[in-house]
Amino acid sequence: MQQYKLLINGEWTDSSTNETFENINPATLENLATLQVASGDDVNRAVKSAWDAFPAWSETPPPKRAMVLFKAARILEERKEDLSALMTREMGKVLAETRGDVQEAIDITLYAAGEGRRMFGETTTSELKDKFCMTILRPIGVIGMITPWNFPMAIPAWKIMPALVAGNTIVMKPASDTPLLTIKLVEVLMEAGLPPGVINLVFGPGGTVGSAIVHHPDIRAISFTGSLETGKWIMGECARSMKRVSLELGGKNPIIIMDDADIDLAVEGVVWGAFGTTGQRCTAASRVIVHENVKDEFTQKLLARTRSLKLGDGLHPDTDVGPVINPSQLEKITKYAGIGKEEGANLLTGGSPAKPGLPGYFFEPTIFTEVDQNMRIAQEEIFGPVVALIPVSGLEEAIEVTNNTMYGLSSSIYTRNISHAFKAIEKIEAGITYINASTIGAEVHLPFGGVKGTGNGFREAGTDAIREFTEVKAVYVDYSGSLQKAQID
Ligand code: UN1
Repeated sequence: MQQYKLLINGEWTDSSTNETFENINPATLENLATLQVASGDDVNRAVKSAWDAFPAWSETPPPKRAMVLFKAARILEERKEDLSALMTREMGKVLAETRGDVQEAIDITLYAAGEGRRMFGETTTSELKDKFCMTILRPIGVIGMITPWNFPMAIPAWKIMPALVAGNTIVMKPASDTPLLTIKLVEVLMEAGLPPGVINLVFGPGGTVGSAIVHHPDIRAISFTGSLETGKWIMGECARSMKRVSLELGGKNPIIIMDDADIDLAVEGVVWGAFGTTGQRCTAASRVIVHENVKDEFTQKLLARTRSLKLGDGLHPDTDVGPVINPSQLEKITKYAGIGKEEGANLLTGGSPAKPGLPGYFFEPTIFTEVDQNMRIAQEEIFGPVVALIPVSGLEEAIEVTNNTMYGLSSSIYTRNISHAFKAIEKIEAGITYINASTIGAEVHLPFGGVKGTGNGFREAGTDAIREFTEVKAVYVDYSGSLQKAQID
C-alpha cells in the first residue's frame, strides 16, 4: 500500500503528526493509498517553502512559466487513460466522465499556458502633457487553495494553472476523498520542470489543515471551491486579516422546459444534468421547472429513461451511474429523500440507497414530482442523484421559480421560441445559462462561476482566469521633467 507524505519544497517529507487517513474507492471500498495528515507546523513549512520559491518564479517571464504548462499538458495527454481509470477508482464517476475531467484539466492547462503571452494590461492617455499611463498585472504572492472531491483533477487545474502562469506560488489542500489525482497532477508539473516549492501539498481535514491555511498570516489569498457553509466561514475568517478570497460554492440549478420544447431532447438533458456524476456537480440540474401542458409527457419519458439507468462500478462499460463519494454523503442524500416525502412531494422513483452487487455507497436515481418551489428539496443543495419537478403555467412563472433560490450558478431552458430563450438569458439570475442544453459541461475558455450565494463575484477559467490570481497595478510615467499636478488647476 502506497503511503503519501506531504510535498514541501519539492520533496515528499514526513508530516509532524503520526496520523494518516485512507483513500477509499467508493464503489468497492478498496483502500487505494494512505496519506499523512499535516499539522499546523507542516502548513507553516509549506508556506515558507512557497515564499522561498516566489522570487525566482515570479521573476521568470510568463511565456517561460507557460512552457512548463505546455509540457505538462502533453504528459497529461499521454497518461489520460491511466489517470482516468485511477480517478474512477478514487472518486467513483464513470470512465467517460473521468476522461472528461482529465480532458478539462488538459484544456485549462493549455488555455492558461497561452495566457503566458497574453497578460495584457491597458494603456491610456493622461490628463497631463508628457505623461503615459498603463496597467500591469502582478502576482499576488503565496495562494492557499482548497479544492473539492467531485472534479479531482479539473478543479485543482482551474486554480493551479492560471495561478502559476501569473507567477504565484501555492500551498494546496486537496479534498481528503480525492487527493491522489491532485498528487498526480502536481507530479506531472514537476516532471515538466516546475521548480521545487512552487507548489506544496498538505493533506488532512478542513477543520485543522484547511483552517491553518485560511488563518496563515503569510498566505495572501484563498481560492476555495466547496459548500456555501464552508465558503461563508472562510470569507468571514479572511475578512479579519483582509485576505483576498475567491469562492465557488453551491448551486440549485434549474432546467426550464417550455411547452414548445423538443421533449425528447429535454429528457436527455435532464438525465445527463441530474444523474451524470451521480448528481455530484455544483452545476447539476436539481430542479426541473416544467410547463404544465407538457408535464405528463415529459414526466413519463423521464421516468422510463431514469429506470433504464444502470448503477455500478464506473470502470464497467455498462455502468451509467457510479457511487456517491462517501458514507456521510449517502446519509445526507437519504435524509433529503425523507424530507421530500415529509414535505408532501410525490416520490416517483428512487429514494433509497442501493446495492448493485457492490459494497460501496450507491443511491437510486430519484425523481420527486409535484414539488413546491419553497420545499427544502427545491431550495437546498443535495449533491446527489435527486431531481425535483416543479410544474408552472408559463415563462414568467418559470423565471420567478428559477430565481427563487439563494444560489445562481448554472441554468437552462428548453424552448423552440427564440423570444423565450432571450428572455431567459436576460432574466435568469445565474452565472451560466444554457439554451437547449443541460446545466453541466462548461468549457474552460468561458468564465465559470455564479451570482448570489454561489460565490463572491469572482469567475474561474475563461478570460477571468488570470485575473483571479493577479493584482492590477496602475502605472504613471511622467516624462515632462517638471512637477505636474493632476487635478490641480
Ligand atoms: C463543479 O461541479 O464544481 O460545467 C464543476 C461543468 C464542469 C465543471 C463542474 N465543466 O459541469
